[in-house]
Amino acid sequence: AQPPRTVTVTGAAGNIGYALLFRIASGEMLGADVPVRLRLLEVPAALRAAEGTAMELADAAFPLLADVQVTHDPAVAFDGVQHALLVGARPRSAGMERGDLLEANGGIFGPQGQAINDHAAEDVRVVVVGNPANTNALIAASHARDVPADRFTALTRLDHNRAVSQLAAKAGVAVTDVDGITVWGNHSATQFPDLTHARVRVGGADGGWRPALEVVDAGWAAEEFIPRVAERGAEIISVRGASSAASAASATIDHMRDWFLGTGVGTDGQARRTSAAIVSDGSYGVPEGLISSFPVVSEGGQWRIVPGLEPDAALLPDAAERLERTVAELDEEREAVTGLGLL
Ligand code: NAX
Repeated sequence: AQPPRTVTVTGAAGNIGYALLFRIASGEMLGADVPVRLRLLEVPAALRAAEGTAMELADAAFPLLADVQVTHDPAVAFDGVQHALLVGARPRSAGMERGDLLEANGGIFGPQGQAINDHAAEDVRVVVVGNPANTNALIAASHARDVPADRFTALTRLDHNRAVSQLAAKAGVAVTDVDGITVWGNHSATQFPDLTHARVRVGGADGGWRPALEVVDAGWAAEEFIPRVAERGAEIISVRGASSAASAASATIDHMRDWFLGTGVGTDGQARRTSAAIVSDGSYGVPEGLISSFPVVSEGGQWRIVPGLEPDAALLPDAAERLERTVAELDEEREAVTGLGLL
């Protein structure tokens, strides 16, 4: 048997945590042959609830679950961590200014980044889910000077999965018959889910791939698809009466599984692409060092930005502006947290 891998989940007593932990323990994230050791980090007020979740994890008798530990101490939670899922964050409360929100989250993600720096395993991989996710990831990375910056990522896979699902529904095909979508930029309302290089397979497994914007029209993409995906979180809250939890957990599993095990090849034998917010190397005009969502593949345990997929202005007239706008927002957030002394 393989040695257990250490997985830390912060905000473990929250909604996403509850949906995430059982799937990790069942082997869906790291593989059906990899035992896991879970570390649950919570604030003191939620420790008892996290203990309750740990009891349920025990009651599920997962064959792959080697150990569960609940703590409020980041030094304990991140000791030897190989997969850090940073879900717990400070939500925006009524009347809270953006600066206050960034500062409150800086107070969480700075120390957690430092604890990862001091205690994590050498192969640590970090995904930040808690909002504002991209900038929280930037703060954590900046406090982990000894950890390569490319080990810090933020989740835009939920946006990506939402986009896949919306396009498939509109085109009347299965989600497996859609590929090539990119979510660009920030996990926020400015995000740009881009269909200009997407494809749809019409006619099922024997059918042929066609450009998505030949199957659905560009007007739908601009006026319905993009806002629907970008505002899906709010739509879920209004219908469900609570924010996305199981879908967010599922996307987090997808992100970490693909990062660790690779994105592999699609049904057409080509490398399967997805979207993830990773540190920019300057590609696509995104300032170096920002944690921005890109078209990516994962190979050999590393994310790689796929080149040559500039949003196509011939298909969507304001494509370039949409990319610039979401990246400008990330740049402003970086300036704001720099100004607050959080980096
Ligand atoms: P909940 O409020 O249910 O749970 C958050 C948990 O985090 C709470 O139990 C809280 O005690 C804990 N927490 C707070 N500060 C902590 C700290 N310093 N250390 C450890 N734990 C801490 O929120 P939930 O619905 O689970 O959402 C969690 C986060 O995910 C939020 O920030 C939310 O905005 C964000 N989301 C991000 C998404 C993405 O795609 N990137 C989508 C879903 C979600 O909106």
